[in-house]
Formats: sequence, C-alpha cells, structure tokens
Amino acid sequence: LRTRQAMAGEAELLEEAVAEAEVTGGEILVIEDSPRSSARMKGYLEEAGYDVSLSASTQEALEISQVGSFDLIITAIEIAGEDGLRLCSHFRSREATRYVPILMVLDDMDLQRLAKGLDLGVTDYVVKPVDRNELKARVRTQVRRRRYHDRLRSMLDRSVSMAFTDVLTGIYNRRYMSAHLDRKLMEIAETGKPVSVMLFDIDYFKRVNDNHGHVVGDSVLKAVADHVLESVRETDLLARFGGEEFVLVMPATDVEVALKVADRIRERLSLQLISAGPNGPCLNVTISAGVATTSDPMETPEELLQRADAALYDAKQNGRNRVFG
Ligand code: GH3
Ligand code: MG
Ligand code: MG
Ligand code: MG
Repeated sequence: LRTRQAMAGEAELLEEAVAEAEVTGGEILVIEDSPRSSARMKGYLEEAGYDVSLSASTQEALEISQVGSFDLIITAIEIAGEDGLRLCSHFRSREATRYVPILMVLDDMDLQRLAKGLDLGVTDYVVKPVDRNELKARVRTQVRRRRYHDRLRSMLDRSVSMAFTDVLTGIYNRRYMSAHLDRKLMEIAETGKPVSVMLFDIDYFKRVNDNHGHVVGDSVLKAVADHVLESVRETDLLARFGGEEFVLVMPATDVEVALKVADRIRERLSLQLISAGPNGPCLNVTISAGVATTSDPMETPEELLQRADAALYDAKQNGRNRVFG
C-alpha cells in the first residue's frame, strides 16, 4: 500500500513537472559579436516572450552567465576572434551553467565543427541566416526541457532527502547512518584514524509516555535530538537509531575523546530542562550511553554498534545517566 501511495504521489509530481515545464517565458543569454545578428535574434526572442541579455565578448558572457540564472544560452561559434566551443566547455565545467542548454549559431562553413560542439555539450544549433520560426521552435523545445529537468532534479533531491531523514526529529535515519558508518569504517584504511560511535537511550522514557502521553513523548524525542545537535561537531553525524535510541558517529575520534564527548552530551542533557512542545511541560531527561571505537577497517557497522549496545547495557545496569565504554 505504501509503495502504491508513493507511486501515485510521484506520478502526480511528474504531471506537475510537465505542466510547469509548459510555462512560457524564460531568461536567455545571447552571445554574438555581430550587432545585426544579435539584434535580429533579440527581436525574435522578445516577440516570443523571453527576456534577453546580450553579450559580445566571451569574458563578459562567462561572468554574466555565472551570476544570472539562464534557461538557455545562445552562442555564436566565434565571438570577436574567440572560440565559442571553448566557451561552451567553460559553461559545462561551471556550477551555475552545468545544465543550461546551449544553442549554437553556425555559418554553413562551420558545420564541420558541429560534431566537436556536440561533444562539448552543445545541445542544438541553428544555421545563419537565422529563421524566425525555426529559432523560436528550437528555443521553445530547449527551454521546456530545461524546466522539466530542473523539476525532476528537485523532485529527486526531495525524495533522496526524505529517504534519509527521520520524520519525527528531522535528523538522519538509521539507514543513512548505516551507510555513512560503513563508509567511515572503510576510510580507516586510508586515514589510519579510529572511528567511534556513541549509542544512547533515554532513561525511563516509558514513564514520559505514561505520565504525559505519546504526543509529549514525541516532542521530547525531537527536543533531545535538537539539544544534542547543538553540542556535536561538524564532522559528527547524529541519527535516530529507532524508538528512543540515537547514534552519534564520530570519525577520526579515539576512545578517550569519544568518551569525553559522550559524557559532555550526557551531562548537558541532565542539567537542562527539556521543553516538550510549545504548550508542553518542561521535563528533566537523562540518557545512558555506550561508546565503542575501532581502528579496524574490516570491522562492520553492525559489529561496532553491537559493542556500543553492550556498553549501553552496562550503563543502564549501573544506574543510568552515565556513559560506559
Ligand atoms: P530504560 O531506562 O531502560 O531505557 O527505560 P525505558 O522506559 O526508556 O525503556 P523501554 O525500552 O522499556 O521503553 C522505551 C519506550 O519508548 C517504549 C516506547 O513506547 C517508547 N517509544 C519508542 N519510540 C517512541 C516514539 O517514537 N514516540 C514515543 N512517544 N515513544 C516512543
Ligand atoms: Mg530503549
Ligand atoms: Mg530500554
Ligand atoms: Mg530508554
């Protein structure tokens, strides 16, 4: 059922992407040193409802292209003695223009260089003298495809980030953490630096639910995640492991430092009142944590987490609100 719903949702988004791709207008950069040719193209394009920027130099065009957000670049194959094909490879290697379609304006005699242009990422071409209707049709197709690809890319970004995020807390989920930890463990072979994990579990969390209800319980989970996020380093990764258990992955961290970090997190939480939602109660929450460290790139994430879980068990057995390694 879940998959069917997801598929229905995706089909809807796809239709939305197509519909949006039909939207008219767009920003076009025209790079051409012949004033007659560029004025003519500008006229045709404005007739069709596009906003047009003109440039007669490759250097200037490159600058403009990186600050504007263009739906299409139209360029001559030679601009004031400079190579339009080289310009195209610059567009392709830069972030802002990597995916912007390029329409190349050619003379008959340039046709033999077309293959090279297409290799460099030129999307389509027109031959001079440029025909009004042909130009409009080719531009329309490229702009529409550009819009469509943009929509697809942002949909893809969205579904990837959804697949790796824990819905309740907004931090990474177990699946992402697992893949991340796997990578970090393999990197030990190159860096030679140990990797540590801290597995922690909220103490007597059942009581929070029993005394205040699940909604408050959920808010506490979110608040705990937020508090811990504040005290971790850039390189550390916090994830929800499941239920009221969390994992902190600490690359390039030996056991002494990991124990210190874990205990600092434990202590801060124990000293802080956790506010459970805007109208919820303020509660005192403690955690117990198990820390495990490895310098062995062959150790699996499961093995490392298993050791952290055994240490967590000891922390619980020994009175809670403490860290064991
Ligand atoms: P301990 O100190 O031994 O960890 O005691 P505890 O009560 O925290 O441990 P136990 O594992 O017995 O209970 C965990 C509880 O966490 C049980 C479950 O209802 C609750 N829980 C798990 N996931 C969620 C959640 O997403 N939201 C809420 N509100 N409660 C959750
Ligand atoms: Mg638990
Ligand atoms: Mg438990
Ligand atoms: Mg617990």
